[in-house]
Amino acid sequence: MKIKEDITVNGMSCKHCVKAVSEAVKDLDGVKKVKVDLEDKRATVEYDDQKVNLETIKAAITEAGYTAV
Ligand SMILES: [Cu+2]
Repeated sequence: MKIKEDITVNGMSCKHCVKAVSEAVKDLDGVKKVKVDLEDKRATVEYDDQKVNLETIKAAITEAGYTAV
């Protein structure tokens, strides 16, 4: 099933951070779409829950150096 989820991401300060988060999430198998908003500290992710889950997505954000809430 396709899921759309908003994840709060702390620690982003510029457009490079936005890019880093976007790419970390986009690289995951099963992620369809990711939109990162710097002002709102939010990543909106569309993914297939058969292939990837929220924990994995959050872990990828953490690995990129940011805090996923
Ligand atoms: Cu930055």
